[in-house]
Amino acid sequence: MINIDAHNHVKGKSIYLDDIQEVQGTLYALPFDATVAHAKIKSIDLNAALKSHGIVSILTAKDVTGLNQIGGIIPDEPLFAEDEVHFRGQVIALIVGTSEHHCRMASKLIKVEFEELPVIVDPREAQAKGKLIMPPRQFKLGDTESAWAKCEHIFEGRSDVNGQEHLYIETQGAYARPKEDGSIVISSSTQGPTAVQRMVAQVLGIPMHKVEIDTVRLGGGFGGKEDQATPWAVMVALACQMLHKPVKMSMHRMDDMRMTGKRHPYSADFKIGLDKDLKIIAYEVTHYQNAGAAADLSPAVMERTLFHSTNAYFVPNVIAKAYSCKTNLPPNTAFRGFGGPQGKFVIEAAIVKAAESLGVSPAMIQKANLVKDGDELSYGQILQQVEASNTWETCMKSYDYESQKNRVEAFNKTNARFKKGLAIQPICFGISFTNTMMNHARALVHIYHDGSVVVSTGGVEMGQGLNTKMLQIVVETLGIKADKVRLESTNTLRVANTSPTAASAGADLNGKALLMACNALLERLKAVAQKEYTDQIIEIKDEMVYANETKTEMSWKDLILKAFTQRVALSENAHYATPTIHYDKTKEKGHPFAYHVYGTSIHEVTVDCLKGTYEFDSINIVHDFGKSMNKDIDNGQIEGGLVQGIGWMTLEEIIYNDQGRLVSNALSTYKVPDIYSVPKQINIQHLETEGHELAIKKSKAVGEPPLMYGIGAYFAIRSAVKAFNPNADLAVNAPYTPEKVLMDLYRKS
Ligand code: MTE
Ligand code: LUZ
Ligand code: MOS
Repeated sequence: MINIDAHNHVKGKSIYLDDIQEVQGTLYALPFDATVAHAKIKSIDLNAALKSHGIVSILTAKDVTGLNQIGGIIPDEPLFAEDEVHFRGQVIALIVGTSEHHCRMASKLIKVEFEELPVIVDPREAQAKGKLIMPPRQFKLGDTESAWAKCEHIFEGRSDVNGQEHLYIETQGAYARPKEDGSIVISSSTQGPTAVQRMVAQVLGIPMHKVEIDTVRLGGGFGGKEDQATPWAVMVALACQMLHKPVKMSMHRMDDMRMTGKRHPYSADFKIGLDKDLKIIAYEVTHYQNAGAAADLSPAVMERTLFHSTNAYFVPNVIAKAYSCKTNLPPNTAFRGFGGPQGKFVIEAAIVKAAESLGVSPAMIQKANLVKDGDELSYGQILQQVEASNTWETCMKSYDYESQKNRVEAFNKTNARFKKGLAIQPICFGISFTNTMMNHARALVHIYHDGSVVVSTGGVEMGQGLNTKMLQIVVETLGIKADKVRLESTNTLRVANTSPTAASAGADLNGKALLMACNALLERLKAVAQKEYTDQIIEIKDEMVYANETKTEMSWKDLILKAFTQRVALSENAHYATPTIHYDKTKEKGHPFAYHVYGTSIHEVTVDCLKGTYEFDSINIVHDFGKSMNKDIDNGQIEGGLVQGIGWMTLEEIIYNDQGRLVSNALSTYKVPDIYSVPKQINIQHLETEGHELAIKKSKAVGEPPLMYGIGAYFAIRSAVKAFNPNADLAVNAPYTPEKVLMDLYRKS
């Protein structure tokens, strides 16, 4: 099935937040933010701004009718700053006027007096000063202390990895309209309608049943709208409550980049020990997560960093420790991979350091340590149905890695200016929210008596093709055609208490609930048909009823009308909760993931050693999809995730200065991959596996894992740099921008 949004996207007919028909009297809102990263607010003078043309009102913390608090995991984040600001971009006031332009003019007239305080932007400095979001956590397996004695080789090092701007094409936004009795409906570009509903209710001081959140689709979320779509929706809701008027916000790109958090930068210390056969015997790592000025999702992100600290490798003795460090930056947040990529980067760095010191290829160490069935990870989960070596071996064979390697070596012998680099990147990513209680979902299906069907789930379409997969489930289960089914917007009145569409689990969780709802309806409909065709086995195919495998006269439409006249319920609401998962935080042990996704990629890059620029010649992937429900959509997720991961590892460089000002604040100063920088060739081979019972129709989750293939791009460049400058002692810090590559090419040993 082709993506059901494809035609409307191409024609420009798809509705995003800013395309919603505005109702008469709609006002526009603009957040006014702090221009210093840490300060006491001595005074706020709104007088001149309030008199400015077209301004209706300016809201501050004083106007909050409920709680001025939007922290989700930890209540440490005010909606509007009160006495202090903790990062540049923190919102102090909301300007509401008859146009966005008027609001922007007025924003120049607001005067805030600050008394500046010391600014911390570095996570290690924050940790040293005791500024932590929460106590550190530690995962432990075996006994590293005694294991070091058994190691033939031990290497230590440090590795830093930077953050990443989400750059969803649709910026953050929300649109609130008043209903009766102080109720409000809010269209929100959010991955988590229930999170928005909960915070609107809390800040406005009204029950959740007075707050309706509606989400049609997002122009990309990538985690950036898991938690951070909330403040903007709450702000327009508050203005709507106060003014009894519709209020809308659709953010300017530079405001969005400045005010919202990003992927977390991390700094880490590692120590790795190997035996003479290159088996990793022990690994210790300490992660310093740069959380920014409030918790947001950082505790959960940090947890996933720990879960993925040994990537696709079995290490019998592990200590993985992490600090969530409080700095004066916008609170960092979910981003595709959710801390997992940062955890994996460090063990890859450790392996490469070891390989370079020992004069072996990193691939030898990687391959020797891939996880197998029955291996226990540091958090106690015992792996089953492991496909790590399978994807690795298939990748080597299918793409003939041996001759690729020989070709690259020959190229490097005969070329002085250009050097090629190769790297292999295995991945292993756990599927489920690490917070067990979040792993459930609901779906609602109505069959109208004309035979048409409408479906609502708690899942949000953000370009990942979720709705198409949901439609496939309905069509396949009920035996009807796609044009009979409509996927409705995600709405908190139809599907309540949802988890955000995140953790790559959107299709699994919502799909399983939807499958349950469809199966329940199917059973009832079969019972109706069975009255007609007694004792025969009923099936519905191509909108016709079959009895004992023979086509009958009864169509889907006839059957539905018959069921309706017999007073059979044609609606179903189902709830699914992932079985088998559990986790004990007091022991840091359990079985948090329903299953793991595996894959291996081979990266070939050519570096121009005069300029430091690089081009990816090819990226060859063998990925474990299980039994893919939709190969086009899944391949699209691999390509998109891969390129996004390459961007994170190579071109994209977030720069805050030491005063916490975002220097890379627009697309002119923040470089993302474009058509010229994507790999010349991306090959994706589907590994045919059994899939997993807990994956929807055995089609494994695909949203986040491919981002981690991007890590291989970094190490391919490094291997090319090493071919040019073999003796230099290079750091392992990402991103590897052309400037940094150039410096490494000429770095003295
Ligand atoms: N693909 C597109 N086109 N746009 C997105 O915003 N988000 C990614 C991934 N793929 C995203 C995407 C992230 S961060 C997640 S968690 C998953 O999609 C969420 O969707 P799923 O759970 O349905 O896979
Ligand atoms: N969000 C979350 C996530 O709340 N918990 C998770 O484990 C997670 N994992 C990936 C992406 N978002
Ligand atoms: Mo994705 S980071 O789970 O939204």
